[in-house]
Amino acid sequence: PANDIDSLRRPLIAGSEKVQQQIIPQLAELGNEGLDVLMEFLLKRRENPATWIDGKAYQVLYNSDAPQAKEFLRSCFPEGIVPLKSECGINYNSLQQLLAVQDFQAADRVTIEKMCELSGPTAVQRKWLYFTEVEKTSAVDLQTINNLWLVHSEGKFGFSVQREIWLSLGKNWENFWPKIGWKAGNTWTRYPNEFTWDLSAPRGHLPLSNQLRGVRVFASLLSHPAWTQL
Ligand code: UYC
Repeated sequence: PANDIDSLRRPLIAGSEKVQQQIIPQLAELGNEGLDVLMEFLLKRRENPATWIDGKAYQVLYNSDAPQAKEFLRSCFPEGIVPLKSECGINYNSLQQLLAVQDFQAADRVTIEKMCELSGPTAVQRKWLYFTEVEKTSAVDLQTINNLWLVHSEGKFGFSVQREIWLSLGKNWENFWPKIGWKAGNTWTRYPNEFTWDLSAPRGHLPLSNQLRGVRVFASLLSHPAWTQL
């Protein structure tokens, strides 16, 4: 395995994202020595904002039973790979943990709850948002939620991904819904079982935003200043 390790270590550090994406699961198969390389990799990249490649490496360590991996994460990344910045005193730990184990369905529910928490106790009780509340939502907190989704989904999921697709379609909702797998023909995708709760979903499929009360809340979210301040 020493040979395998050496031939993977270099391209992991210097390779393209595509190469890195292929190497991370190979290292995960190589036991403790593979984990050591992933730890070294994450430490080297620590000064830079986390990308989905960091997310992949983090997930291998997070989902490993090896004591050295647990100890490393406890001392170097105690709150996870994405910094959990909040202006509103909200804790995004549970969201990071669900995303790190790729439980996208539970993470989606927690996202809806956190969005309500961000708007205050009346929204928490109501369990859904007014567009006027979304407009006032903290950009820092929205960016944190979005980064969590991006980093833990190979860059596939998140509000900013949805926004990019929506803009590329000239904000045309009828073209947007089928593109992100929320509608097929005239039929809405049914919650929860018809949605795709893994990375085989189309780009922008998650997180969900219920359209039962109209499109205005989602339009506010995708137009939020958080996405142009990035
Ligand atoms: N649901 O169909 N949705 C719910 C979506 C619609 C409906 C929750 C998304 C269309 C009802 C989430 C789509 C529609 C409930 C989503 C979708 C509809 C419900 C749980 C594709 C009927 C029960 C969180 C656009 C034609 C709750 C929550 C209620 C729930 C998401 C029906 C996350 C993305 C127009 C009856 N749907 N939803 O908000 O309020 O309750 O009665 O979007």
